[in-house]
Amino acid sequence: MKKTIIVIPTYNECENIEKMIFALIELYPNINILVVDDNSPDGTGDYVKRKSEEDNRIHVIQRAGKMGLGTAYVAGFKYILERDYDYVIQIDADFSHDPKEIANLLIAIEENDLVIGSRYIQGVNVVNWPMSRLLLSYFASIYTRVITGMPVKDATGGFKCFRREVLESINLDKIKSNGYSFQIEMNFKTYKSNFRIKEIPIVFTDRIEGVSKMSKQIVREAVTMVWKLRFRAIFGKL
Ligand SMILES: Nc1nc2c(ncn2[C@@H]2O[C@H](COP(=O)(O)OP(=O)(O)OP(=O)(O)O)[C@@H](O)[C@H]2O)c(=O)[nH]1
Ligand SMILES: [Mg+2]
Repeated sequence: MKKTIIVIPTYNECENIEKMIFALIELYPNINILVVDDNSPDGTGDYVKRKSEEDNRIHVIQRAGKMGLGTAYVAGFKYILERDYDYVIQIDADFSHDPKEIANLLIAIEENDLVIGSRYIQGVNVVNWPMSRLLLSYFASIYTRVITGMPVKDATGGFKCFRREVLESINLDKIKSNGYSFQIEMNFKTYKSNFRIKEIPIVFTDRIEGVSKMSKQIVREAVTMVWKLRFRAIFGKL
């Protein structure tokens, strides 16, 4: 059994994190969980800290303040690479990603190095998102594909499974992105290193509990980052 860990970045997810941890432990009792919390004012981090003292499958990194999803994942990956995990799963805390679909990521990773849970490989599999968000996300992937040449239908999706070798091959200190472009940057570096990338269909459902951390700044960052990645690749500075 390959040693697997699920990483969940959290900021103010107290309504979701208890249910998410419970669902994951029920579905995958042999898998570990790492929550990276940015000192959420709603007590998300403290709750997970208590859980981690009761159950050694649960780990938590409590950061001083809100520093963005990208750096949260980088902190999580560094923690994981100091330990002997083989597979690393990314999932959001707000049930937009269905924990049951982790089983499909784990089947597909057997033959691949990065498996992406994709909303856009069989039509559009997004539920309850306002049209504006859907169009923004859908065209963000087309924009990324056209500019970078990376053949990924869902370039900004956050539901993935990496083999540790991929994360070991990426200089995590050079990761510049923080929002959606973090997902694009990790995919692009994996693609440029000729690792095997596979997209499998998932259904993404808009969050029910809690508040979105989406912002205009996150979109702006992604728009410029895509060009930076393209030119860094051209000049061998990725
Ligand atoms: N640690 C940490 N986690 C974050 C930060 N921003 C977002 N997250 C978490 O990253 C995951 C994705 O963020 P969301 O706000 O759901 O982003 P989104 O899915 O694009 O937006 P919604 O569709 O509105 O939910 C969630 O689990 C958030 O709690 C941050 O600054 N720090
Ligand atoms: Mg969300």
